[in-house]
Amino acid sequence: MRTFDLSLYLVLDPVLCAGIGMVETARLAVAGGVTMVQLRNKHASTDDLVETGLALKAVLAGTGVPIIVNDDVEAAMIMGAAGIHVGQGDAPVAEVRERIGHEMILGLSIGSISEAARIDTAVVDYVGVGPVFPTATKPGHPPAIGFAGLADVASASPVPSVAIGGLKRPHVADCRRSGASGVAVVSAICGQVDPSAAAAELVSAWKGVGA
Ligand code: TZP
Ligand code: MG
Repeated sequence: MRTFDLSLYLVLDPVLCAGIGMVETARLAVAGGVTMVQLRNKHASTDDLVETGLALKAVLAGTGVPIIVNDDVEAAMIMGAAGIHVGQGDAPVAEVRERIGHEMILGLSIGSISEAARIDTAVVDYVGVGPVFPTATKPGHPPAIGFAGLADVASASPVPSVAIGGLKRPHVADCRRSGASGVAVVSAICGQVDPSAAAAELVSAWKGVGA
C-alpha cells in the first residue's frame, strides 16, 4: 500500500549521524514524531546499504514509519524498503517504477515548475521540493528557491510535496503555508544532542499551523 505521511521526513546522513549512528538517530527521531525516514548514503555499496537498511527496519518495526532508500533501487528491493527516492540526474522515474512494481513508494526531487509539470501521477508518489535554502549538507546543490519558489513548485505539482534544504524549526510554518505536505530535514535532527526532542519540536511547529 502506497500510503505515507510526509509531515516530518528525516533524511539520514552518515557523517552528521556519526556520533550515535544512523540507526539510533532514526529510532530516537521516530520516537519524537518523524513520519518517514530516508536512508541516504552516497558512498555506501549496495551491500552496506542493505545491512544498514535491515537494521533500520528492525528498530522501526511496528512504528508504521516507511523507510525510503535514496538512489539505489537494488538495495531498496533487497532490503524490502517501503520506497525509493531519486533525483533528476538518476535513472528515469518510469524505469524505476517498472523495476519496483506498484507497491513501493517512489519519490522524486524537483526544483522548478517545469519539472513539476512533467510528473506522471501513475509513476511518482511525492516530490521533494528545494532546496528552499542553501545548505552545506548537499554540496553543489541547485540554486535555492525560497518560500515563494516552494509555493510555486508545490502548487504546480500534481503529487504531494515535501520541502527540503536548510530547514529548521522557524521555517516549518512557512513551509506549510507554502503548500508543502511536510518538511524534510537532515541537520535539524542528525547530530543534534537529542534527536527525539528535535523531532518533537519540528512536529509541534508543523501542528501549530493547523491543517
Ligand atoms: N536535497 C536537497 S537539499 C538536501 C538534500 C538531500 C540536504 C538538506 O539538508 P539540511 O541539513 O536539512 O539542510
Ligand atoms: Mg539521487
